[in-house]
Amino acid sequence: MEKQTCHLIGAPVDCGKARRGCVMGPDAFRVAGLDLALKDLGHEVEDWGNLTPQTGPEVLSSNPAVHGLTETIGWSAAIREAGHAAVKKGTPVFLGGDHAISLGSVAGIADYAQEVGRPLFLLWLDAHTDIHTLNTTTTGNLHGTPVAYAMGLDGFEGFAPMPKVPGAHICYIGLRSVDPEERKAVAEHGPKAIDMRYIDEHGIAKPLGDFLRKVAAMNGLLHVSLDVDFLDPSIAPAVGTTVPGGATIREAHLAMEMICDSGLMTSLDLVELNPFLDDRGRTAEVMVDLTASLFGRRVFDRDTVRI
Ligand code: NNH
Ligand code: MN
Ligand code: MN
Ligand code: MN
Repeated sequence: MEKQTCHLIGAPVDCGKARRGCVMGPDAFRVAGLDLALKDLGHEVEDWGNLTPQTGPEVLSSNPAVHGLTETIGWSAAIREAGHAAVKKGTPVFLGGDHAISLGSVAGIADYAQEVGRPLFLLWLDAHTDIHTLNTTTTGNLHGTPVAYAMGLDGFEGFAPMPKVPGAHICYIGLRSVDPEERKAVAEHGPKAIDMRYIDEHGIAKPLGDFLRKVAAMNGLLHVSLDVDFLDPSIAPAVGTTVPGGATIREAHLAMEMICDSGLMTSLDLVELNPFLDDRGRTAEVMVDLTASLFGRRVFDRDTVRI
C-alpha cells in the first residue's frame, strides 16, 4: 500500500456506557506499540495525544435512561474538529474510548466528504448495530447510538447537525446482538447487515468484497469503525460487552487485508477496548496486529504466493 501519514487521535471517552475503563484505551494502544507497528510498515505517524471534551450548557434528554449526554456532546464536538483537521492531512486513526467517539469521528469525516464532494461510506465491524436514537435506547448508553446519528435520524437534539450518511452507504459485519427497536431501524433505513450466521454460511470475503466494490465504484471515502466486540471474546476479552460467537482471528485479519488491498480506507476508529478487563494486554495486541494488517502487514505479497 502507498505510504500514509497516520494521525493518532486519542479520544478517551468513557461516558457512553456504565462500565468504566475505556478511558485507558488510547494509552493501551500506545503501550501495545501501535505507532511502532505503523512505522515498521513505512508509514509516518503523528500522535496528537489525548483530546479533552469541549464544555457547553447542560443538555437533558426527555428519555430518563439517557446518561452522560452533556459530556458526550462535548466530546463529539472536540473529536469532530480534530478528525476534520486530521483527514485533510492524512489518515486519522481515532483511539477510543467507547463507541460514543464515533458521534464525533464520523461527523468530522462527513464534514470533509461534503467539502470535497465525495460520498462517505461506513464499515461497522461490531457485534451490535449502534443504531439507537436518544428516544429508543433503553440502556441510555450513548455508545449504542452513533449510526443513527450519522444517518440523520431524529432524537439527537443537543448534538450539532451533521451531513447525513445514507443507510445504503453503511455496511455492518459481525452482528449478533441487536435490540428490537434497532431491528426495525435497520429494516427501515437499509444498512447492509451481515450477521454472524451469514459469515458462518458464506465467509467474510464475499459480503465485504461486494461492499468495497460499491465504495470504489462511487469514488467514496471509507470510514472503518472497529469495535473490539466484533471479535470473539476468546481472542479479545477486554471489552465490557462481550458477545460469544464473534469473528475469529483469521476472519478479522482477512477483513483487514481486503480493506487494505482495496486502498479505500480514509479513516479508522479503534473502539471499546477496556484495558481494565484485559488479560496481560493481549486484546490490545490483537487490535494492534489487526491495525497492522489494515495498513499493509502481510505474510507474503499475493504475487509471491504460488498456487
Ligand atoms: N444495543 C445495546 C445498547 O444500546 C448494546 C450496545 N453496546 C455496544 N455496542 N457495545 O457496540 O445498550
Ligand atoms: Mn459498537
Ligand atoms: Mn459492540
Ligand atoms: Mn441497544
